[in-house]
Amino acid sequence: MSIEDDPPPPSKLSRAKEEWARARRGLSGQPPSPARPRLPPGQRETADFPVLDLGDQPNLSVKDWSLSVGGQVETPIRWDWQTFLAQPQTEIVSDIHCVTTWSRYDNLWAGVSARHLLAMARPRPGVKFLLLRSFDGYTTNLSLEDFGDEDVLLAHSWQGKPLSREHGGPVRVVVPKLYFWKSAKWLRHITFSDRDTPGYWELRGYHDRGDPWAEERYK
Ligand SMILES: Nc1nc2c(c(=O)[nH]1)N[C@H]1C(S)=C(S)[C@@H](COP(=O)(O)O)O[C@H]1N2
Ligand SMILES: [Mo]
Repeated sequence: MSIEDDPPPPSKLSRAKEEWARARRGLSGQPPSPARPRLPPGQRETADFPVLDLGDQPNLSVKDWSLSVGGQVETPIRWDWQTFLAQPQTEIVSDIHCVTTWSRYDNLWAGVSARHLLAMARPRPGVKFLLLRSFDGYTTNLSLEDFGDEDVLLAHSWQGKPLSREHGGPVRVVVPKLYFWKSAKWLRHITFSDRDTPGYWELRGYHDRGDPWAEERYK
């Protein structure tokens, strides 16, 4: 047996790399825990669930509600309430960070994952953005990458109960990693596109992306 068959004793670098592998360093979405504090800069935690919107809260029964998905997709979608509930259901616990500086921890949401919707609609090559459109006329834009995050949900329930009208029932979007204005209530339509279209607040001085940890509040 030749000595070359044995691996060399670990160098400082290879020990470091083993450590990085154990910590899964570099894997998207899972930074080592101290890298990202739970409370983003400038936020304070609250136990309340404030209501913020344009002031017109649509009164939709589930019979009136449907979601359409169009633009640059292979398979346009229209889901009425029954069809929406027949999709695979996901539960997610996530934190809310509102640009007005309140954060609310540990919200249990239930609904259909954005990833499932993407798998069904299949955005065409070149699509990089989408616009959410709501029953009150509200709009907000997202990158395809942010919408496709594993924790993004089209939610119909909060804390185990149907989502109330004031919080966006029957169905709202929840994008936990961005400020809450990106989480459209009373969701009506999603348009996929190769171009970015600013929404209601983005046209009024809010940041295009809205990452709370980077304090992307305003332009
Ligand atoms: N359809 C619709 N969605 C909306 C809004 C709105 O006015 N209309 N306001 C946004 C803003 S600015 C915030 S902070 C959150 C507030 O959600 P909440 O009322 O459930 O706390 O909803 C977002 N989604
Ligand atoms: Mo907001």
